[in-house]
Amino acid sequence: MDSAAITALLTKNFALDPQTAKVLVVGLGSTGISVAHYLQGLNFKFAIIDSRAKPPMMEEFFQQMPDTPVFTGGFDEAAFKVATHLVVSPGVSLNEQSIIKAIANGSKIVSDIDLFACSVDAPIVAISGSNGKSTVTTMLGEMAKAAGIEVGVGGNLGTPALDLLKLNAQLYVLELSSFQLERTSALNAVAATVLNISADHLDRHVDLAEYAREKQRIFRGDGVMIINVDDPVVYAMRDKGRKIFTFSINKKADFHLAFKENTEYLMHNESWLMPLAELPLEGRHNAANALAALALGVAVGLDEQVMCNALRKFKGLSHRMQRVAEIRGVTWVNDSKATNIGACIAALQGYARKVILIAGGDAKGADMNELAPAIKEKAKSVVLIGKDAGLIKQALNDCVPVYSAGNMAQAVQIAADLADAGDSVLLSPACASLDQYKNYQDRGDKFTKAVFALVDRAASPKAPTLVLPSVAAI
Ligand code: UMA
Ligand code: ADP
Repeated sequence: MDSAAITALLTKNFALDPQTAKVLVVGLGSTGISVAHYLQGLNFKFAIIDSRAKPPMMEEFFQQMPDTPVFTGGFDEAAFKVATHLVVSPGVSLNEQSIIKAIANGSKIVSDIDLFACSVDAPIVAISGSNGKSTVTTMLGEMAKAAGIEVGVGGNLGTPALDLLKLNAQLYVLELSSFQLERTSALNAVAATVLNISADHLDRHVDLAEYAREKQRIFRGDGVMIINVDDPVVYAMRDKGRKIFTFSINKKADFHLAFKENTEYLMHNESWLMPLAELPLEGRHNAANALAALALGVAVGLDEQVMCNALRKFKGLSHRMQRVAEIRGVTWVNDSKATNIGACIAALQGYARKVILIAGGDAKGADMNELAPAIKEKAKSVVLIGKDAGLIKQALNDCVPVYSAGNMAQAVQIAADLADAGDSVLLSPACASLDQYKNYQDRGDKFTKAVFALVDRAASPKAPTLVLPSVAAI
């Protein structure tokens, strides 16, 4: 789309006119910087504000845009007062006092996703849910690439949506978080899904119902709805007047699983698409992810066999059910991206034999009692780390042996002492990592490093033997 068409649309939808608007970009992170470049390209007047004294990308930004007014170290009321529009980054809550006041004074909220939606003619596929977003977004991106389509893949996955505009793609696949969706009103995705709903981000959302309502905003417009029949909260989101594709790993749906001669297949209605065993990913939840990606792909006209070939080559993303080592018959699995209860439960349910689970971190307001039944069924012992270890221990109520560890190296050593040949040790924390680590990648990397250190120690003649603590007090 050319600049005139984009600004006409922004003016129509948000009264966002380069001649009159004064935009305040809230947040100097990757989203804020992408918004600044976008606004500059359309000749808008804007400033940036960040509550942190020294946002990590500040130096880089000053070099790129030395003339842009930047306010840091708090939310300066004066900057909010003059703003006609606020583009608020997803990491900043709309319940900030300065934002509430600005809205009351007539400032309009526009998200980077709104700006993006007003700037492309190409179809947008939108993917949300509590778990599986990144996996399904990447799967669909790979399917589109395999079909020879120029595709832009990003959003919450990592590359801010507005940074994808330079690709001038034929199709955009966006992963969207509840934070992005709660402030977006102009998106009309050609196909969209909420993969599942389980407790997450309850430190930012009032309750699960509000969190689910924000996710449901992904279905605004008239595109195809991809609905998970197995999740009652998602199922309730379907709009009967719309085109719907359903998927399920438990029962018959438009996209489902079925057996033929003892082989389980991914199905589209009556078509046997491919044997599930050819999908090179651990965990039954990944069958659901593959079905969702196939449904989204069919909605945008991708060839089914091309999509299946892409699935056969899909090796999965790091830190999600990633087998990192097998040492003396013990399999070590890094699922550090399990930052909520739903992901940890899905990981546990994928195992036939009981595992040794390493969990804990920042529970983000979730009720850890919901985790207890799955742990009781699938874990032979649990090693806890992080700030909310006590909440998990309390929820488990001694139903399995629980050990505490001060850091990942210790947790891995305790797990190694507990494990027998044939066991799996699973890092699937059910919590965010930020209380102890830079991010979930850092946590997963520390886990992998500690596991590899076990091999080194075993090779050394002076290898220390760690004495297993009895049930530790947390
Ligand atoms: N922050 C402040 N003050 C500010 C602005 C930000 O303290 O004034 C803090 C936020 O609380 C947050 C951090 O800075 O801790 C980054 O916030 P941001 O909004 O600037 O983040 P971006 O760098 O723009 O990255 C965001 C998404 N981050 C969040 O939603 C927190 C990234 O998702 C996303 O990849 C990126 O936009 C591009 O779309 C990350 C994420 O953790 C991966 N998402 C959450 C999740 O997946 O669970 C929702
Ligand atoms: P998201 O982007 O929504 O966080 P990811 O694909 O990055 O999703 O996976 C995050 C975590 O959720 C990982 O621990 C992964 O094993 C788990 N997971 C992936 N897909 C699902 C699913 N459909 N249901 C439950 N858990 C899932």
